[in-house]
Amino acid sequence: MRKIGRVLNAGLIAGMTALLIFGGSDLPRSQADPDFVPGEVLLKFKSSVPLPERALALAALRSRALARISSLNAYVVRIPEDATVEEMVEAFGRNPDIAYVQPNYIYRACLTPNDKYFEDQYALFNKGQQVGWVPGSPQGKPSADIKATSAWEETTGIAGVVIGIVDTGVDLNHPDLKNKIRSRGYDFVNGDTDATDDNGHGTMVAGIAAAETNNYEGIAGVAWNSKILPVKVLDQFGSGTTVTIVNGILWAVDNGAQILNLSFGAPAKDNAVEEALKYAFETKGVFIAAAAGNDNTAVYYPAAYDRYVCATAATDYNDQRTTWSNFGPEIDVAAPGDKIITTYPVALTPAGFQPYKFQDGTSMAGAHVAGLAALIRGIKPSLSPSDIMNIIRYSADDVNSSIHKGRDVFIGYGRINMEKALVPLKIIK
Ligand SMILES: [Ca+2]
Ligand SMILES: [Ca+2]
Ligand SMILES: [Ca+2]
Ligand SMILES: [Ca+2]
Repeated sequence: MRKIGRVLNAGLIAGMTALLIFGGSDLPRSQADPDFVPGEVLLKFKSSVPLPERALALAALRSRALARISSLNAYVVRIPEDATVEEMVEAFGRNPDIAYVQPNYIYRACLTPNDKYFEDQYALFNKGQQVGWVPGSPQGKPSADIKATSAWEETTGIAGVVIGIVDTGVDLNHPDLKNKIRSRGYDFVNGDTDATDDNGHGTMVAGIAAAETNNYEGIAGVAWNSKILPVKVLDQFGSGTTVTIVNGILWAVDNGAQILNLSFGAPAKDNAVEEALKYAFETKGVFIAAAAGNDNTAVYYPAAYDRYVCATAATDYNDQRTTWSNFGPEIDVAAPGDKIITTYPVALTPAGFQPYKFQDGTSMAGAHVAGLAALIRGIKPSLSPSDIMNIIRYSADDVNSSIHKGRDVFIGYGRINMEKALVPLKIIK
């Protein structure tokens, strides 16, 4: 442990004896991410203190002025390398000539996008707003969200990361998606090169993960800048076969998808699908998010393929697991999946309505995870899919710790936290 006393013994000024009282006490070093600039404090002398005495007071604590904020008569002060900001704030604070001393705090802007319905996206930023437009809709619990606004300060993603939406297709001309579509994709249901959505499900999932953001339109996506690769493997009723799904997965990863979103499931194992996922994960290095299922039963496949897939359960606007979210040891994390506003196909929207919709489901939960994975991938392209999975797991908030401490079968490691997942990646280059 470092002792401030040794630091202070360098002082030669009689007037500084008050500071020596502090000598000898051990203080913890600052831990974790700093909330202030390390190696600096900000301090202000009383106006009666002459300039030479100010210099001596700084020198006595082996510190020096880096800059002066003249209208405040305050100084930015470099402190000794072997002392912490906390130690030096306390030490300077004992000098009666100093009006105040404090850390040079770090303020982190929160990036709030201008999208029309962002206010309705409790999943991204929950301030206790009403969830849903129907009169009597419930209000959320503040902070029961995935910390999107603070995370976006770190990154909003890059266009080079492509999310494969292997689903019912995507509305390629949707006002909040059309600029995000990498190509018209492929339609394995109808055997054509136009993955237009005739169901709605894929469009809803795509918007959550990567709707165009900060465009004054619709919603914000988790990954503002990532691209969407639409792959239609489910028909207009939301059903697909082993063959359409396997073809879709293989086509997506062979055509640039680095993240896959699989928001479909069935109770039975499927060798062919598992093999396609193995190819995506091991050969192509693709991160795969999947929905656990909405039947309050065992985790469906493909989410249950533990080795390859990040199985996602659904929480609500109070950070509670939804009653219908599937559960089991395969669950990795949870994300909001209850009353999620998202994009909906224009062609399926009744006249007079906007092409957006509130939707429930672990599909909606999984899409948040896919978006987060795309952001992680954008910052650190070299990470393997299992690295990304571990980052998402270990940064999650254990929001049910009062009843199920630690990882559990309902929400896995917890509700994802974008800020906790992304901030360390930016610091560790
Ligand atoms: Ca088609
Ligand atoms: Ca938007
Ligand atoms: Ca798992
Ligand atoms: Ca837990």
